[in-house]
Amino acid sequence: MAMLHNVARLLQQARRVAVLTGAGVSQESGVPTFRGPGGLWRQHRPEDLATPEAFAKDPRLVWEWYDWRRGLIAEARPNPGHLALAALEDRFEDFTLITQNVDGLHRRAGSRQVVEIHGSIWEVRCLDCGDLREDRRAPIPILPTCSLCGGLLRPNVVWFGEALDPVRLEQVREALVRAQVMLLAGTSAVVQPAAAFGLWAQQAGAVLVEINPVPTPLSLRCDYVLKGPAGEILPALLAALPQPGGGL
Ligand code: BV8
Ligand code: ZN
Repeated sequence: MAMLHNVARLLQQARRVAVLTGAGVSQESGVPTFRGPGGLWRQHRPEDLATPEAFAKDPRLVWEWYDWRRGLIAEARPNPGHLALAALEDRFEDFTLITQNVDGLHRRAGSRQVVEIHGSIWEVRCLDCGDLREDRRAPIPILPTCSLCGGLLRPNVVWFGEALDPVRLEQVREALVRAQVMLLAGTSAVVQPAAAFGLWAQQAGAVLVEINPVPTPLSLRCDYVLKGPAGEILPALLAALPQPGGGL
């Protein structure tokens, strides 16, 4: 695919790279995407469950949804797409992986410089005392309570209508304005503000590359569109780069 080699050549010349991933990069690990087939749970849409209102109204239902996802993710393993991104991290002077995913698979694949803008499904926060900790119980007792004060715990993720962490947003902004190449992998480019990150980077001078089996609202704005699964395209991009420390 000539397009892929053009992108590989771009990466070869780049020193500063940013990547935004979405649920599509975890799809090949068996974690259902939000808006694709298998994303629905008991006929509920994520937009209806991942909100403070839904949790206030029926915390048990929302926790059952998260417990179901935590169970799936606990069984999932990083796929070649995650592993390629982890390997790419060491090939650039400056590489920032921004993810909308809360599954933690990038870190399990070995990525270190990861900005989890929507939080982590493996962290819980107490509504009363604010205690924040990792909790990997699968299944998790429903309703889970705080071991310090007995208050109700919530998943430490960003729900619809909630603001993203300003510290992480600043990390994102710094990465986007510096990037010479930005990859958008496995995202439907629907959820804001993440869906705007690619355009921010492009306006600041980055070449924008989309990796997705299907077109998205951003496809026409991208400089390159690599049509296909991230689990194949990312390893192919990695393989097309000169070997690290290799000969001439
Ligand atoms: C905020 C954490 C303001 C929880 C998530 C207009 C109208 C209505 C609402 C809004 C609006 N504009 C903005 C909003 C608000 C809202 C929003 O964007 N709504 C959308 C639905 C329109 N945004 C927010 O509320 C955000 N906050 O704006 O705050 C504010 C400011 C100050 C003070 C107070 C408030 C917060 C958004 C965060 C929501 N939380 N997740 C959880 O996970 O449980 S979002 C959720 O969607 C996930 O994080 C997910 O990652 C994310 C985006 O989805 P994608 O990752 O793109 O996944 P999707 O399934 O959609 O697509 C998968 C893609 O992969 C597809 O394109 C598919 O083709 C592709 N694919 C499939 N297989 C593969 C593949 N690609 C590659 N390889 C494959 N093998
Ligand atoms: Zn507490």
